[in-house]
Amino acid sequence: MSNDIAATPPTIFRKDYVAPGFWVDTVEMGFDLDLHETHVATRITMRRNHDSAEKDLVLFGASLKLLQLRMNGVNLKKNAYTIDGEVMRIANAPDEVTLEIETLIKPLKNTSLSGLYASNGNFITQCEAEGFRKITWFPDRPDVMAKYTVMLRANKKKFPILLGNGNLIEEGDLGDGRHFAKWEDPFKKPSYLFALVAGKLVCQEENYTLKSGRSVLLQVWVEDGNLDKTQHAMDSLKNSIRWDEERFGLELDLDRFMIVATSDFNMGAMENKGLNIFNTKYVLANSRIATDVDYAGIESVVGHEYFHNWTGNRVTCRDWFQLSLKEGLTVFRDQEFSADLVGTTTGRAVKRIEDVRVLRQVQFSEDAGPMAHPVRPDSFVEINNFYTVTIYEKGSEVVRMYYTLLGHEGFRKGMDLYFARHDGQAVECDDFRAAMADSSGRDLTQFERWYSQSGTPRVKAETTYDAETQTYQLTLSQSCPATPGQDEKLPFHIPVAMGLLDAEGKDIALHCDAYSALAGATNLILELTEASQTFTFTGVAAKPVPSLLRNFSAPVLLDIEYSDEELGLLLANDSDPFNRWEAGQRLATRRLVKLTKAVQAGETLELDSMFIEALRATLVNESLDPSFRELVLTLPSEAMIAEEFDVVDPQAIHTARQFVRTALTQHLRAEFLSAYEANLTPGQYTPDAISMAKRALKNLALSYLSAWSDESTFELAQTQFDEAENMTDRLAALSALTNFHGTETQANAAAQSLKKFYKDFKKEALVIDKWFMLQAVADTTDVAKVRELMEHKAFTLGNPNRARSLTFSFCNGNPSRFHAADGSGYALWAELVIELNKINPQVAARLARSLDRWKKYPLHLQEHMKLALEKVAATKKLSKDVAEVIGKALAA
Ligand code: B3K
Ligand code: ZN
Repeated sequence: MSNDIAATPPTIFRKDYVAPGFWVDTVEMGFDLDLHETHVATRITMRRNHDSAEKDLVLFGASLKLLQLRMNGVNLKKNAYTIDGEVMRIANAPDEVTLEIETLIKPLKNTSLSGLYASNGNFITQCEAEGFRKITWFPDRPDVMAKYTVMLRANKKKFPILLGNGNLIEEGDLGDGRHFAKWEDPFKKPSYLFALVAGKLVCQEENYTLKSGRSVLLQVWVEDGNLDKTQHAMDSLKNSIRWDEERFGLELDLDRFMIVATSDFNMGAMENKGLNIFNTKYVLANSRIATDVDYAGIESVVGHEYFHNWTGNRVTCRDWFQLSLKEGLTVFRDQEFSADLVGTTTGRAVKRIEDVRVLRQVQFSEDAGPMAHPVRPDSFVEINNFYTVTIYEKGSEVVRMYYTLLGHEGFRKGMDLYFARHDGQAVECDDFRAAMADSSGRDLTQFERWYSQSGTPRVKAETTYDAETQTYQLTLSQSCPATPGQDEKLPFHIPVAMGLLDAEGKDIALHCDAYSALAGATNLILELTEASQTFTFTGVAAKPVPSLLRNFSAPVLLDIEYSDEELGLLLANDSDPFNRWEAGQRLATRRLVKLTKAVQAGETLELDSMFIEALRATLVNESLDPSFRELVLTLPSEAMIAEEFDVVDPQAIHTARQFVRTALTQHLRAEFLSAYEANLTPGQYTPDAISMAKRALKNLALSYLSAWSDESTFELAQTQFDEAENMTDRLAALSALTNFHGTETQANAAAQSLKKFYKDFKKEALVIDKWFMLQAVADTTDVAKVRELMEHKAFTLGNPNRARSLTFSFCNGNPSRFHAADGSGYALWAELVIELNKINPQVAARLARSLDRWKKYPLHLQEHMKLALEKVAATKKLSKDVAEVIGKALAA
C-alpha cells in the first residue's frame, strides 16, 4: 500500500527562519477585473536587507501566468531567474530594486477560495496565510511590511462597487463602460492583509464618533436583499470600537472601516486592514433567520476581527510559527469583550464555561492526537492546517494565564509596553512574553514552556488534614503525556486559583505558608512550578472541601478524588460559579462512565437519586440565572465522555447518555414543565442576555421533555414550532420534533414540519444550512440518510458552509452513527475528502481530521478506518493540506 502513497510534501521548520533578503517599501497595483481573466500589474520598490543571510531576491507565486517581469526598467530574461515550485529566485539583484510584474489570473476557476476568487458574480479575496502569491509574485511572508496603493478597474454595470484597503482617494469613469477606484492604505502591512472586493453590493453605513472626537465611517456591505440583516453586525462593530478604547486604550486608526459579507468563505472571517471580509454566517441576522447562538457568534467574530486591527495588523507575526501571537491574544480579547458586554458575574461565568467546553472537547482532543502541536509550532507542512484550536483557544488560555498571574492592571501595563515597543513591527511570541515580564518585573522564563511543549498537562491534587494542629496540606503534582516529537516534558508554570469550603459551603479565610502576605484571602492563586509542591494551610478548624482551578485558571486536566457529597456541596455552594458547574459535570461524568460500562456489560441501567436530586435543586433554584441552570443541566457531550475511555464505544456512550436524559425527564418532568412555562419570552424578539438565557433554559427543558415521549410533549414542541416568532424557538422545536421517539403518526408529523421549514426558508442559505445540520446530527440519521440528503437539490460540496452543514456535522457530531460497525461512515468520509480535495483543499483537510483519533477505537473499527485513511492517502493529486493530515494520522 505505502508504495502508492505520494511522496510526503516538505516540512518547514521554525529553526530555519531567515530574515528576508529584501525589504519592500511600496507596492502599487493595478487590477483589470474580469471573472475569467484578471490582469494584475504590480510595481514593488525594494531594498536589500544587509543583515540577512539570504542574498537572492526571493518571490513566491502560485497558479499564476507570468506575463512580464522587469527589474529597474529592464525586462528580465528567462535565465536571469529560476522558478522552483512556488519560489522564484533572482540572483545578483542590485541593492535598490523596482520590480514590475504582470500576471494573469482566473478568478472563476479558483474554487480553493484562497487568492482572488468569484462568489455569486462578485470578486472576493482571501490572502491569509499565503493567498497573495496567487495574485502576483511577491515576497509573500508576514515580516515583509509595505505601503499599498491599489487601482481597481472593472465594468461599471457588473461591478458597481469597488473596495480596497484603507482610504478611497479617487474614483471615476473610464469611458468604455468601465470605471475605477483608487485606494490607499496609509499603514504598512504584510501581504496577507491585502484585500479587494468588487461587485454588486449594498451597504448599511453610519458615521461614528470616536472617544477622541474623530468621526469615522462604518459600513457593512452585503448582497442585495440582505439589508434587513445587518443591524446586529453594525451594533457589534460599534461596541467593539468602544470596548477597545475603554479596556485597552486602543483607537481605530483609519477614517473608514468596512465589513463585507460573502457566502463563499473557508473560515469565519478575515481581518484585512480596513476591509474585513466575513462569512455571511457571522454578519447576517434578524429574528426570522438567526438564533441566539448566531447573534452571539456575530458579536464575537465582529469583535475578534476588529481587535485584530491592533493585535495582528499594527503588530503582526514575524513568521507563521508565531500565529498564536495574534490569534491567541485576539481570542482572549474577544472572549473578554463578550464577557464585559454581559457584565454580570454569572454572565461572565457562563461565557467562561462555554469557552472552556470548546477547549476541552476540541483542543484537549487535538492535543492528545496525531496533530498535537505546541502553541508555537516547530514545524508544519501546510500552514493552513495550523489554524487550530491549539493556536486559537489554547493560545487564548496562555494569554489568560498572564492575566491571572499579573492581574487586571498588570496585564494592561504589559499590553501597553507591547505596543510601545512593537507598533509597526512583525514580532515573535517571545516578544509578547518579554513585554509581560518587563512591565511587571516578574520572571516568566519558565512560562515559555506553554509555547514550546504540546500536550495537556495533568495536575493531581492530594490532601491531608490534621485536626490536632488544624493544618491542611494540599499537594499538587503535574505531568504531561508524550506527544508526537516530544517524549519528555518539563514542568509548566501553572496558576491554580483556589479556595477552601467549610461544611456549610462557605469560603474559609486562607492562611498559606507560601502566601503569607495574602493571609485572610478566600481565593488564592497558587503557582505550581515544580513537578510536585505541597502547600500548607493553617488555622483550618475542620476538614475543608477544596475548590481548585477556579474559573479554570489553567488549561490542564485536574485529577482529584471527591466524594459525591463533596461534589454536591460544591455544586450547591461554591462562590466560584465555574467550579459549581464543574462539580455538576463531575457528578454527571462519573455516572455516564459507569453507565456506559453497564451498557457494554448488558447490565440494567439505573440512575441514583443523589444525582437526580442535585440536578432538581439546581433546576428549581430561581435565584440562579437561567443560563447557568441550563449549563448545569446539560450533560457532558458524547465526545467529552469518550475522552474518559482508553477505548471508545460510541454506541454504548450514546445509549448511556440517552438513558440518563430519559431517566432525568422521568423524575423531573414537572420541574422541566414549570421551567418551560416560567421562561417564555413573549413579545418582540430581542437578543439581550436575559431573554437569551430564558430561551436557552426553556429550550433545554423542551429537549428533555421530548426525551420522555408522550402526546402532550409532542404537542408542546409542535405548537412551539408552529407559533414561534423567532428562529431560536423554531429551530429548537424542530429539533425536538425530529428527535422525538414516538408513534408513526408523530414521526410523520415531524417529517411534515421539516418539509415546511425547508419550504418557508428555501431562499435563506444560512437557514437551509441549519436544516441540513439538524438532520445530520439526529440520532435516526444513518449513513444512508446522509447519502440521500447529499442528493437533495440544495446540497453542494462546492460551498463550504453547505458542505460543513451536512457532512462535517455528521462525521463530527453524530458519533454513534458515523462509527457504524460496518465502516460505512468511514467509506463515506473517504469519498468526501477525496471529492473536496479536488475543489477546496483547506476544507478537505478540515474534514480529513475527523479520523485523527482512530487509534482510540476498538480494533474492528480501526481496521475500517485504516482502510479509509489509506484510500485517501493513495489518491492522485492529493493536496499538501490533506496529505499532511492523513500522513500524520497514519503515522500515529
Ligand atoms: N486570520 C483569519 C484566519 C485566516 C485563515 C487562513 N487559512 C481569521 C481570524 O482568525 O480572525
Ligand atoms: Zn483571528
